[in-house]
Amino acid sequence: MREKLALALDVPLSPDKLKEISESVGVLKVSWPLTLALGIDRVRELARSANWVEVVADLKLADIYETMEKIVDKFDFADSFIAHSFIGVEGALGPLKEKLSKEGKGLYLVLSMSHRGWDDSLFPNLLNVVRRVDPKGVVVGATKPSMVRRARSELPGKVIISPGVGAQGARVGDAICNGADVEIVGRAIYSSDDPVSSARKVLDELRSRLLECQKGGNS
Ligand code: OMP
Repeated sequence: MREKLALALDVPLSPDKLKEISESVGVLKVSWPLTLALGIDRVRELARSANWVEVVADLKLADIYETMEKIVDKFDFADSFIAHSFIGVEGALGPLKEKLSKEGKGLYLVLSMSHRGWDDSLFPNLLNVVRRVDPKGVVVGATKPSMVRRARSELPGKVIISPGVGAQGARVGDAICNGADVEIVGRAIYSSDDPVSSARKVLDELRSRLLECQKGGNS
């Protein structure tokens, strides 16, 4: 079950704490704020601090291919990367997907963000880009279960990773009960007084919520 939860590590935590957290939360998502705080070598150490199911570099890549390539090469320890889909295919996501595939790495494209200001009228165009690029998966906010359902029905074979659980208001299980594969939790774990026990609680909550929604449908 730990593979269904990702820690959004946007601030540093000690390698010892991360090792304990990884027993409940299997995926590690590292980011620009973490990298700017610690430097790339210490982020690499954190990525190697535990037996993570996957290390996702959330760099929200959004540039021409030649620039994204230089960034991606620095994050040699990452298993997968998040990029924006609005940048398009030729000269950007097409060659990026090709490079990552050759290296055995995954690509997630942002399809629907979790915050209120995101404009979901973009969805059909972004979906078109996703279909052309054929990434490992997409990012869809857990705060909008209807968008998770829409993404799931349009992209049955893609991994859906879903941020917005806890601090942004989505309940644990909201996204997975509506078709997502992984829920991403940041502040609800790393800002709590005891991140290790908070991670355990999130996993327990997910277990019981999944039992509930498997019995009674979504919601
Ligand atoms: P918390 O709100 O602290 O749980 O963290 C959420 C994490 O998911 C942060 O690292 C955000 O940058 C990231 N995120 C969103 O919150 N919303 C999105 O739509 C997309 C992402 C993301 O791509 O991970």
